[in-house]
Amino acid sequence: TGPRAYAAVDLGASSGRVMTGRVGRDLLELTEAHRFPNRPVRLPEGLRWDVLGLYAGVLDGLRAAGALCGGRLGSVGIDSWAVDYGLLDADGALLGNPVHYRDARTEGVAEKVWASVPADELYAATGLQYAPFNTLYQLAAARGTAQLAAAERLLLIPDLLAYWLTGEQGTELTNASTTQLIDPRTGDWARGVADRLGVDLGLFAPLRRPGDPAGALRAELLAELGLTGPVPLTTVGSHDTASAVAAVPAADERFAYICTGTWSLAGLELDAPVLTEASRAANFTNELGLDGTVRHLRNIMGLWLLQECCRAWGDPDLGELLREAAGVPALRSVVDAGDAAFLAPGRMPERIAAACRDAGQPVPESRAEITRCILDSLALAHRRAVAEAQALADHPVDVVHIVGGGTRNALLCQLTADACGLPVVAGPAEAAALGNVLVQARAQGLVGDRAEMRRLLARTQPLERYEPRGDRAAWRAAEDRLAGR
Ligand code: ADP
Ligand code: LRH
Repeated sequence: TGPRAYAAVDLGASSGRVMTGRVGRDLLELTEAHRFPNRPVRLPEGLRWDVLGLYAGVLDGLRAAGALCGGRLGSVGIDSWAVDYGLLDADGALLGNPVHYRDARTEGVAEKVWASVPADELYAATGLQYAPFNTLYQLAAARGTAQLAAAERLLLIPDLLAYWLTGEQGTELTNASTTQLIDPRTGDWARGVADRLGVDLGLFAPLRRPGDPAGALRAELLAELGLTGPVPLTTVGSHDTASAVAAVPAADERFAYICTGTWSLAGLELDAPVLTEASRAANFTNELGLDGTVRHLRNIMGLWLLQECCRAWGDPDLGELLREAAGVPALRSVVDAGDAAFLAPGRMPERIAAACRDAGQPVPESRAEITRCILDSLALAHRRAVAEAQALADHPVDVVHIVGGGTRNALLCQLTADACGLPVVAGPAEAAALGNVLVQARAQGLVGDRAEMRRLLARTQPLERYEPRGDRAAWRAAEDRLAGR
């Protein structure tokens, strides 16, 4: 068979994109068909996703993807950020706008959940780190609302878009593992937890796994999008981080990864979850990946910190800001980039300055100083996560792979290499879309197992290598300073 074209819909928290991937024996070529901003909207009732705007962007993107390949798409796959969902009524119509995971409704909810199922039991049953936005806590926050009472079906964001495109409903497993309602050892529902917390698992459509068929584009859409049918949808790792880690171009198992975009997700790919008390205390999660793999990782606030500062500053030129930040002395002040205090939007420069002041460090003042503080803090958090993951999982690594939009930030990549004391291989930037495309191609027999996917990535994608430089003692001292040691 000759090369085939696939469309990957990849929705990040900051932008959505539809990419076309051409895959053949020694070919993996990704082209951006369409990119559109993902701007949450603050309504009187709270922070919401503009999911209709996103769906419109997906349709525009599929039209553009079709135009790039003569209207012939081998299949379509969808991935997005995790944990969030839409509710449908008995007629299958959407009930309201999906709530944004940064909405304040989950404040104080965890303590109520833990009164029914203690945090250690929850970890033992689901392997998920504590994050206020895990779907479980969102559902607890929604309890008693008219909307949840009226709901007959809950679809995670990629499954909701797939439903609108095909008319078929399912619950993709890698994303379902971020609900905190899945047992990572069995890949099935954690029924005991759901029962004890009164969560109705009947809300969820049947589980499906990456590679499973997921219907075909509705006939009316084909004409509207200029596509020759039938166009199947293929289930991919619909959690963007599952797709991104599938596209880490690692040569063997001795690697750590950092998926850098709105978040930094730093950790290891393992065969089995780490459910120890030490792993729970360190707030490491166990999310499901392709083929039964587990991502043992920590969520770090990521470039969100910089995105929010840039928003406050009226969106200055990022390249120029990063060039200025490179000239600011290193490690003058650092903040804890793992701290959930930075989760909510708004007033980010002030909040960062306050955190530095409270820790008795110099307060960064200029935009360049604040940017440098963010990048140093991220590199420091990367260092901690990579070191702790190796110890917790007893899985040593020789290299750190960085994928995602942050690979375009050379300063961040170099600082991460310096902080970790390990070589960093940066790229691909669009890892989630590539993982999405590769799973579709694999379902059609064009590529082999995960190792073969990774070899194809390493042969075809431009990668940048950063060797560790400088004095690691300075990073250790900054780490101690932050820990109050
Ligand atoms: P998400 O998928 O979470 O929306 P991305 O993976 O698209 O995020 O990464 C977005 C981030 O990548 C931006 O916030 C920005 O910090 C960084 N980035 C994107 N383009 C560039 C660039 N040209 N130079 C430096 N950083 C960039
Ligand atoms: C990254 C991501 C991450 C989740 C967060 C909610 O886009 O999917 O893996 O923890 O969004």
